[in-house]
Amino acid sequence: AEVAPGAVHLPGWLDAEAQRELLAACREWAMPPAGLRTVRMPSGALMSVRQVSLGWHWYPYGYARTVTDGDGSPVKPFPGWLGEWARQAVRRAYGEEPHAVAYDIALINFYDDEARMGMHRDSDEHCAAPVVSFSLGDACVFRFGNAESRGRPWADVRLRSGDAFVFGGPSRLAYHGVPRTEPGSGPPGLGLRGRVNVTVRALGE
Ligand code: MD5
Ligand code: FE
Repeated sequence: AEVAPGAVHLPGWLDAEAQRELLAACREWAMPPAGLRTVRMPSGALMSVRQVSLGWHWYPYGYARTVTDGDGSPVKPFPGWLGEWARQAVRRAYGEEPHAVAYDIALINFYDDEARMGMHRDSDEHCAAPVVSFSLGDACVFRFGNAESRGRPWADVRLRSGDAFVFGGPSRLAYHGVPRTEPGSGPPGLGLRGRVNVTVRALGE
């Protein structure tokens, strides 16, 4: 379903087996070195999600090859299969071949019951390749805003385990956030308490 031009929600895109596979990989990626960390914003505030990066390490506001604000280790590699998963979602969302851009970043966010993500734009990448998001575990309210300001208008969309979301074209720089998760709403068979979100991105030149 197209939520706004270029913003396409693919409910139930990952089947139960793919969800288990991606979650198992996320748990491996979360291990040290270059594992889970808590991001500190320039204001000094800590983000409530915990995060791990693959390919390039995200810090506010840029990308590096080492965990500049963590243990200093080299970033774990970005796996080619995850780029293929993202390209498949882009094909389905837009009905056409993705651009030649190679996906080379994944940011993985771990939400506990209290975690939130404030309204922001993802503008640290250097190219317009669509961002692809995969959700695991508890459902959340995803707030999709506009490109002008953090405020209204916005649309609240419920993201559930297995959903993919493609943000491209005019939606690529829209404000968005996660005002809450729905604790306990995830699939019982997955074995995840909380929510995990994987975003696949291209850094570009
Ligand atoms: C999440 N993550 O559920 C969200 C979903 C993040 C982040 O926002 O930055 O890690 S990804 C939503 C997203 C990505 C890129 C563009 C847009 C939304 N958008 O234009 O709305 O943890
Ligand atoms: Fe974002």
